[in-house]
Amino acid sequence: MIKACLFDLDGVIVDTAKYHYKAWKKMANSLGFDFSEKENEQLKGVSRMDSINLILGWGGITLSEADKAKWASQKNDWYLEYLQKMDKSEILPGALELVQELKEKGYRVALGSSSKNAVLALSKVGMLHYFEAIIDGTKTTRSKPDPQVFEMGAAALDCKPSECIVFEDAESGVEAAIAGGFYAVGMGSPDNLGKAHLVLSSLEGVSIDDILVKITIS
Ligand code: B16
Ligand code: MG
Repeated sequence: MIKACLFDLDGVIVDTAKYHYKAWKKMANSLGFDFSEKENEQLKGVSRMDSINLILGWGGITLSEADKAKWASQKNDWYLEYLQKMDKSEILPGALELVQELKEKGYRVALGSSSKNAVLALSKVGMLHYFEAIIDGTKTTRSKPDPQVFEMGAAALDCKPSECIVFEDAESGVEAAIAGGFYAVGMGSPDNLGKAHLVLSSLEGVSIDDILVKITIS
């Protein structure tokens, strides 16, 4: 029986993926190269330092660990400039309604994000209070596709993975959920999220009962 839902943040609850992309692009451009939206797809769900390593690889650039840390911090400053301006309008369609429905129906709800800015982003859009547990990049030691973030979320809610549904927009996040024995709902395209139990293009108008029927559990 499903008792809990674990939500990724960027790309599931809020539309911050575009800001991560803009900030990383600014860094790449400052270093004299660019990268595509297709390449950016590979950064979703990936931690800040793993992301910078991938991006520098695409640009054929080698930096010292100290310089990498400096650029990662600069990228975060740019990202925070976007984040500070966010409000409720950047909650993705249907996300707030689904979380509210879950709470009303007695499901447990937690966050499972790679971001170290998750609490700030949730506060900016007024959704922090819905989450009983926040597992984010400040608490994990291993990046998605490692299931650690969701395992910690399930443990915090005192649930087994088989009692939880994970909502994820990143291929690495869907892989993490499947590897951990969770039900996975992919948010986006079946082209890269096909391993999920169900793929949805949006949460708009979606209720938990629809999801339970579609993943054939109850
Ligand atoms: P930060 P999620 C992830 O969040 C993003 O998808 C990814 O693009 C970002 O690099 C990562 O968080 C780390 O974010 O630099 O804010 O710590 O999708 O797992 O909620
Ligand atoms: Mg995400």
